[in-house]
Amino acid sequence: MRLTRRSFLATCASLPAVTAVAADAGLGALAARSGRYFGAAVSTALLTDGSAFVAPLERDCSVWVPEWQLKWGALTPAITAAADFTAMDGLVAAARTAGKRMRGHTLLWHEHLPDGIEALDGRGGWDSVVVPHIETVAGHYRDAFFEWDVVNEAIEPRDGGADLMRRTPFYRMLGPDYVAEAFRLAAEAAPSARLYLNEDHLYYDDEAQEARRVGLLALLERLVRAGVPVHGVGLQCHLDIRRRFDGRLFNRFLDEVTGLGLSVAVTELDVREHDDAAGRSLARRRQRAADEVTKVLDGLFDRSALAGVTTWGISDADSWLRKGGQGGDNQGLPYGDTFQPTPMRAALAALFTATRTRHD
Ligand code: 9MR
Repeated sequence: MRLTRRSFLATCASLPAVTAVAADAGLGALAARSGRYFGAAVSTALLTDGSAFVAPLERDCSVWVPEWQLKWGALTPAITAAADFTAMDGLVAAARTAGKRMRGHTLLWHEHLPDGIEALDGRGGWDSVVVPHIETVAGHYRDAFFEWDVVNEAIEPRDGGADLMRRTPFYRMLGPDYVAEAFRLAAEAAPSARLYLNEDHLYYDDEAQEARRVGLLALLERLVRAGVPVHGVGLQCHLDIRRRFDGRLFNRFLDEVTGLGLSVAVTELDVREHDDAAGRSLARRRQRAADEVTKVLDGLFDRSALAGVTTWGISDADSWLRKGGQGGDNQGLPYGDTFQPTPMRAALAALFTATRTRHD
């Protein structure tokens, strides 16, 4: 029998997906079939010539997102300094050369901030430092990012406020309205970007995560009702194998989010399994991480509101879950430490392939 491209792909499709990595067109191409994207967090170091990260980032990703180089404190070490865009501009140029789109992450987050921000207060602090930051950064990258995480991690019920919002420096300056103001400023400076509120700890069946879902929905309702230009919710999806998942609960939450007319994106997907790994083979651990992804994300893939998925890194070799305080040798990304595709990659390929709806 003559081997055509079609018969070759048909043969591959009948093999376990993990063995078909060389033959498939990549996760980004699979995602594009349902109008979605797949991507991963990157940093300049991963993209240097000869880096083992380059091949999977090229092959699988239609989108890159800077893991840290766009954070306020990375651009501007102190509020008295001007932003230095050199490194981030390099990343944007590399993405353009490679034909990748970029998500912008992130304009306002309570971590990785410039020195001196803690001393600022009130409307004066907001107007003199935060407004110029948003206008300068979103304006500098006006057309570079198709999606922007405008505000990151605004919800924190443990901070004790009745509105369940995190008491960040921005909250201290402006109260809860800082979120709406940030979105309005971002919309003016980057009018073609889809603007996201990005959050974590929203998927599992426990009181703490339920409080976050309640807090986030209340904030979203207020923003939408006030006509604030918020277009989507980023579900970070730092999954954790030890937690309890209830699909009905998660789906109800997703119904409420999408009922507000918002898109959703999976923005920082990875799986934490280290404490639960003892005594299990590497193969088993990787399979459990893949199963966690399928379990939590399956219902999401049925929704036309799902814009795309980005993982937080492409290979375990550079995962933040391997760094300071996160513990151990988590197996939680589409490629393992020696850049072999993991069952998680196969799980994502299967989800994109089986997707039942098209995102318009
Ligand atoms: O993974 C990121 C790490 O490399 C950076 O040092 C850190 C500070 O900029 O941010 C990490 O990414 C975080 C993301 O921006 C927001 N959600 C939680 C992520 C892990 O901490």
